Amino acid sequence: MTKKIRRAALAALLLGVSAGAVAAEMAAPTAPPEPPKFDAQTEPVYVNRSDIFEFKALPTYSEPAWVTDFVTAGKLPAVAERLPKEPLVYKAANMPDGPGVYGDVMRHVIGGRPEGWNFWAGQSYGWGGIDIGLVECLTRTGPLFTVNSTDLQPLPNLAKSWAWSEDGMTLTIKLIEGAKWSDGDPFDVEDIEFYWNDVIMDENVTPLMAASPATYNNATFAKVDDYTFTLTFTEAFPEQVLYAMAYGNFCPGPAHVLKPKHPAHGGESYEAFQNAFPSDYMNFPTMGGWAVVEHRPDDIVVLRRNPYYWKVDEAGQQLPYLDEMHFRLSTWGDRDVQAVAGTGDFSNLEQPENYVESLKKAADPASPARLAFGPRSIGYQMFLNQSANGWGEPDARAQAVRELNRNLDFRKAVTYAMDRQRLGDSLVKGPFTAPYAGGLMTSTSFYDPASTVFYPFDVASAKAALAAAGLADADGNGFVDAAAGGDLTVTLLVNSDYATDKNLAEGVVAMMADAGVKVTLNSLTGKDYDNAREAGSWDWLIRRNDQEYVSAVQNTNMLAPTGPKTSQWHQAGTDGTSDLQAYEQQLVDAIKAFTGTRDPAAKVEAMKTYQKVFTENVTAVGLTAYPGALIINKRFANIPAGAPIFMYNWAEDNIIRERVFVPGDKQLGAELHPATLPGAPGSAGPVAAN
Ligand code: BQZ
Repeated sequence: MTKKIRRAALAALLLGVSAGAVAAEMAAPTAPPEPPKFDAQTEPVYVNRSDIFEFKALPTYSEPAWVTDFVTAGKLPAVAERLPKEPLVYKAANMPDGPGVYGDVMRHVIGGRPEGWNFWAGQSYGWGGIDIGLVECLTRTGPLFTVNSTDLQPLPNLAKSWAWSEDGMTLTIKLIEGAKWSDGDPFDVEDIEFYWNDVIMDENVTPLMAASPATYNNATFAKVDDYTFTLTFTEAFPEQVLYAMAYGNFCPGPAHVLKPKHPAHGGESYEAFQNAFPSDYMNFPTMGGWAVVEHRPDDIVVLRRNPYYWKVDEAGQQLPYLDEMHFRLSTWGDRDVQAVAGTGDFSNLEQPENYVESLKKAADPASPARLAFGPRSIGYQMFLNQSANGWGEPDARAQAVRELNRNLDFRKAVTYAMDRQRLGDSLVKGPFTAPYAGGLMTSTSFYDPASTVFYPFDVASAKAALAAAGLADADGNGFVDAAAGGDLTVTLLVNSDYATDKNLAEGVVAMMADAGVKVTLNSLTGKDYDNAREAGSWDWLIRRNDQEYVSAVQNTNMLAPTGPKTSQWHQAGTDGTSDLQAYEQQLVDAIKAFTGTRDPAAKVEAMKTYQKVFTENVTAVGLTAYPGALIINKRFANIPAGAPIFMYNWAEDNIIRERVFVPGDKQLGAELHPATLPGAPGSAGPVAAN
């Protein structure tokens, strides 16, 4: 008998598992159980990208009358001078309720808090749509949920157009010409150069969504002229990079205020650069529809319309229609409560604990809010840290856990111990939740049940797998022992900002105890959780999926350790290298095959391989998946039908807030700073025309 089997047999005996069970089959994996039928309440109206908007000059432009007062007072150039040569023109036929009228406010409620405005040095704005409204990117993917699958490519945005060279090795990108930052400074290739050279290529700077050279296939940047640049690649037609130019990644900042603070251009230090624009700094220049004019800590962030916004409707009205945006600084759970009560205007209903109450309140005809469920696109996975060469600087205990996390039998033990139906029912009963195997979600067109390996709930198999991993319970206290003595103890990092995350974590702790593994919770608030997650200082981690598992085409490089800081479960150690296991290399190869081909059939095959390798090897332990619902106040017009709360991006991007409006007779009159504009960068508060 080999040493490994001998050790496993002994472990089995000490675990109270018959030696035969170890040798015998653990429960055979199956296809994932059929998810309960749950039809999205509303379906999108599918169009082609060219039906949504175009870039063109219009004969005349207009603005809210109160903004003209600023022009009359000599405080602002005329609207035609504030707009680019060819603004982005939203087509009326694609507007659900047609061109809108000016005025009113959208009152968001969020659970995050703004740290400062240096998104490019990793500062969070507090999520919940603040950053999505302030940071515009070269391309846009949020609205793609309405785009025909035959035309599925990222939408132009700050990048007006792009073209591939004959050999597919060079992408030439043309920026919108003549657009300006909210302080009037020109937007041009200088902003791109700074983003590329001093954010992406500078290893001392990590933007909020951790975009790195690997995000862009390690391309080479070159300026062509003030509005044109190229990216040159080592492999032909890496079309995926166009998705990597959407929100979160290629979203250039205002070089004219960032550059002087950057150490490469005379700035004091990287730390000073990161903290150069604290959250009390007002009117940080934006390309977004609104700029920050007030921040009352733990109370509210207020934005006012950006008079240089570069988008209009077909009548030439400069957007946005809404003059003001609120972000009440509360909790994510309170966002749902306020949206159905009508004291807030918007929520992504994503915590099932609130479903029944929210549905009940929204069902009342007198309810101020509409509630519409979309596809099952919210999913939770538990990641096991599989870096064994220093990521997160593990101590001896943590290192021993990582070695176990790299043992397939140990990972199988964890997945066998999960009663996913019970986990889902603990959140909400009914047809919402479905057991989730991990990896690609059913919400993506690349999902293939036949390529998805599902290990069914079975405690005996979990125990047998622990024994096969060489773990035993010598002192008979019900928990397997650590090699260094005492009980093996695993820490589980969880985001305490969400009831759902905490409830799932408590379910995991209980189920692992039944299988014989001691798990202790490390429950941190959002920003501390995100910092710990990114630093790798955790054994196991529960996380709600980001776009890559939901759409597969957004942030695709993050589906595997394709670069040193891309995957959720395995990043480079202190020496910059990643000690990938054989199956992880197969995942990397599958993702590179996907992003390296333009052939749709080859893409499908690559994702089938990815899903098979991911789930067969229990890369992460899938927990539960369920649909979210968009809750939005009934007074708003131009809300697209079937808008998912999360697909290529969050609903704050998907509903295209810059063309949402409130008919005059329904406006609340709740603006806190009516008839004012953002002042000079850094100045306090909004300014009136006179
Ligand atoms: C949506 C989203 C808009 C981040 C955040 C938050 C961070 C994560 C994630 C979601 C919040 C809302 O999600 O929960 O409904 O409004 O902001 O950005 O969870 O902690 O780091 O990935 O998007």
